Order: sequence, then C-alpha cells, then structure tokens
Amino acid sequence: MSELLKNKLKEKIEAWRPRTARLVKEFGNVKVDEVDIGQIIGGARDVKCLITDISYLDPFEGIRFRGLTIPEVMEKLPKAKDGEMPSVEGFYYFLLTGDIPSDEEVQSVMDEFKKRQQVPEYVFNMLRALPLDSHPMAMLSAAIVSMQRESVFFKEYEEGHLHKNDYWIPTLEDSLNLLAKLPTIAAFIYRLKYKNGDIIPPNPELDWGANFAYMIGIPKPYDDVARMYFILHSDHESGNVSAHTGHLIASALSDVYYAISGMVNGLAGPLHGLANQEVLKWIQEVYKKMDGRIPTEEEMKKFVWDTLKEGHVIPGFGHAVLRKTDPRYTAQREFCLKNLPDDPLFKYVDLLYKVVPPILLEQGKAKNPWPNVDAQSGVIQWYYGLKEYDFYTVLFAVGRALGVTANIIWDRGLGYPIERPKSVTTEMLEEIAGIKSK
Ligand code: CMX
Repeated sequence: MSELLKNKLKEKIEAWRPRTARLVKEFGNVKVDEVDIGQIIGGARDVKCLITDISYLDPFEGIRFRGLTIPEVMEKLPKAKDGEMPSVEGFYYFLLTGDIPSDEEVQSVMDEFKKRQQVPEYVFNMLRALPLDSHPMAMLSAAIVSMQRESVFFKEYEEGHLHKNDYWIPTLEDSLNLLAKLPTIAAFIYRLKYKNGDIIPPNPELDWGANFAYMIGIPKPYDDVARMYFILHSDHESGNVSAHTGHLIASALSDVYYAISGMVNGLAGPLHGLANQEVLKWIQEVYKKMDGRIPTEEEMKKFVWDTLKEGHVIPGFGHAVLRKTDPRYTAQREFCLKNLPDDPLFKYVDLLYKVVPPILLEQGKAKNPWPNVDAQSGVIQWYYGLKEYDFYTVLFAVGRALGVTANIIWDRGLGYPIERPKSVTTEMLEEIAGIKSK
C-alpha cells in the first residue's frame, strides 16, 4: 500500500486517540442527551448517541464534509484533469485525512485505485448467473459480499497476530481494494442488465469518476456528473440507515465487504436511497397522464394531493434531520440551471419544488416539507441518457461507500466498541409512563 496515505492516516489517528481516550476516561459520565418514549418508539430520532468526524449534518445548514460545506468542497478540492468537478480520489483523501490534498496526494490515491481495479472473474460469473430481472441493488450487494474471501482484515485477524491498534490498516487495505472495483462492478451491472451484456472494459488512463462514465457508455460531460454525484452522496453523518448499517456491521469486526454489502441493502429502501428512483417513477406517471405536457400549477397540486390521499409519501421530500432544503438538492439544481435549464423533466421537478412544500405544510404531518437530495438527482441522469431509473440507487451506493468506508477505518483506528443499545418492552414503557401498575 502507498506509504504516503498510510503514514498520513497513522499520524492523524495516533494524534486523535488521546482525545477519544480522555473523553471516555475523564468525562464518561457527563450527560449528552435524554431519551423520551416518543424517541424510543420513533426510530431513535434526534438521540445523540453516535460519533463521527467525517461529516456533520446541521438541520438548518445541511451537510459539512470534514468541516466544509458543499460549495466549499467543490471550490477548494483539486479538480479532476479535464473536468470542472473535484476528482473522487482527492475527495476520498480529504474524507480520510481532513486535509485538502496536494497533487501528489491525489495521485497516490489514483495509483492505489488503479492497481487494485481488476475485478475477480467469479464476480462477473455470479452476476451473469442471477436472473436479469433482479434489482440492481440486490446484484450490487451480492457482488460485494461475494468478494468477502478477498478480505485482508479477515485473514490477518484469523491468523491472530493483529494488534487492536492496527485493525484500521487492513481495513484501509480492504476499503481501497473494494472502492477500486466498485465503478467497474456497477457499470458491469448496468451494461449486463440494460445493454444486452455489451460490457465496456475499464480505461486505465481515466480517474475513478471518469472511468465509471466511460464504462457506462455516456460521453462527456457525464464524467463530471458522475464525480459530482459520488461526492454529493458520499456521507451524511452516521445515523442514516445506510451509514449506520455499515458502521453497525463493522462494529462486530465483520470486514468491509460484509459491512458495505449491508449498507447497500439499507440504502435500497424506498424511504432512503430508493426514493430517487421513486421520484422518477412518480414523475413518469404524471407525465403519462398529462400526455407529455407540463402540468399547470393547479394540475400538479392535484397530483400531489391524490398521492397523499392514497396514503403514499411524496418521494424526494422530507428528511429525518434536515429542516430546510437539502444543499445536495441545491447543488444539483444549480447544475441543472446551468446545463439543462430547458429540460422538461427539470421543469417538472422545479414545479414540484414550488408546489409540494406548501401542500405538506397544509397537510401538517411532515416535519420538513422541503426537498432532499433524491428529488433532483434522477433528472440529471435522465438528461444525460441514463434513463433506467431502477439503477439510480446503485449510483447513490457507489458514492455512499466512500463515506462509510472512511467511517469504518476511523472507527477501527479509534477502537470504537461493538454497538449494542439497550431494548425495553412495551410493558416497561407503560410502567415508566405511569399507565400500568407494577
Ligand atoms: N410525503 C408525505 N408524508 C410525509 C413525507 C413526505 N415526503 N415526509 C414525511 N411525511 C410524513 C411521515 O410519513 C409521517 O407520517 P405518519 O405520522 O403518518 O407516520 C409524518 O410525516 C412525520 O414524519 P417526519 O417526522 O417528518 O419524517 P421521518 O423522520 O419519520 O421520515 C423520511 C423521514 C425521509 C423517511 C420521510 O420524510 C419520507 O418518507 N420522505 C419521502 C421519501 C424520501 O424522499 N426519502 C429519501 C430521504 C433522503 C435519503 O435518505 O435518501
């Protein structure tokens, strides 16, 4: 492995450990939060009981990666060659270390990914053996877990000589190995499922994002779209279903292949990552009903109300933490305004931006009526020719793997323990509430 990245991380992790150790040893009893019955039954919403330094989600400001907002990340990180967006490699270095990388540091991650890029043939064979109507998220999850036998962490742990302080090193090794292969695997699934198995092999000259675009088969500027998409979806602190699942699985010292496969499974739910496909599906239904015409505001309001009355959520709106428009939505909207302002689908989504929040406010249920990342992302993909919308969550997953592996490497570096919150029974809560005598 490149000594550059490993040594930098070693220095960072070792310097950080005393901070964690001191908090536990000297301040372990200091109260951070209280939990009420609503939170216990309500999915632990808002309970402060997780730690990560990779990103932080402020309800009103949105996500900061390593302290930087999305516009700051886009401005400060080194741009990819021939692109306007930062390279994913530079961004991953930044997520891991918290430092803006030099050209040499970006290159070191590129070199790591290049030399680990070859996907074992058995993964392709396994994917070919699956029924073609398998959901691409199930295919991705299966492909990742099929590679568990490659885990360096698993082997070294089994051999019994690995010191706890060094767990993060083979975890970094596994993460680089897996990430290097993900664009090829995702693109393979796409071409297998939707392009008659006409596979485009990787181009060793290209960076991670550009190579994905190349293997999908969509020309420039889709390379920049791919880079932007992966960066925007990478991390959203650690309580969301995909990040939390990855962290939880890894906390049992299951390796990165198990953890990221599980992460993919969590992301595949319609209330989480799958919402981006649901948005496109929903819009297509409206489109059909309107015979391709852009609905008026009044007509669109009716579609939204009809969906709510049928007992469905409006995909792409609302959030468990955010209480304003998602800056990941805004970043993509700005991209659309610049690159595809007249696209009919974009106009649909923009109309929804106008119509949905007042309706959700009037309905009075959703705590956040504003759009999230998923409301906008499908429009860009569709515009550039990726119209198979059940593939969209795979793009989300490829990006999310960057953040979740960075988290797992640091979890191991700082020696966070296995996660194990405590359960209670309904009867116990009734007793605590004073509505049932002991
Ligand atoms: N449309 C209709 N109703 C909504 C809604 C929406 N977009 N968002 C929330 N609500 C409803 C909830 O279903 C809930 O109803 P009940 O009381 O009947 O159960 C009520 O409003 C309160 O929910 P909340 O506290 O505001 O939201 P939660 O934290 O429980 O859930 C989320 C958050 C994202 C699951 C929810 O807003 C939702 O279902 N949105 C649509 C799906 C979506 O876009 N998901 C993607 C989120 C981003 C991502 O992870 O990718």
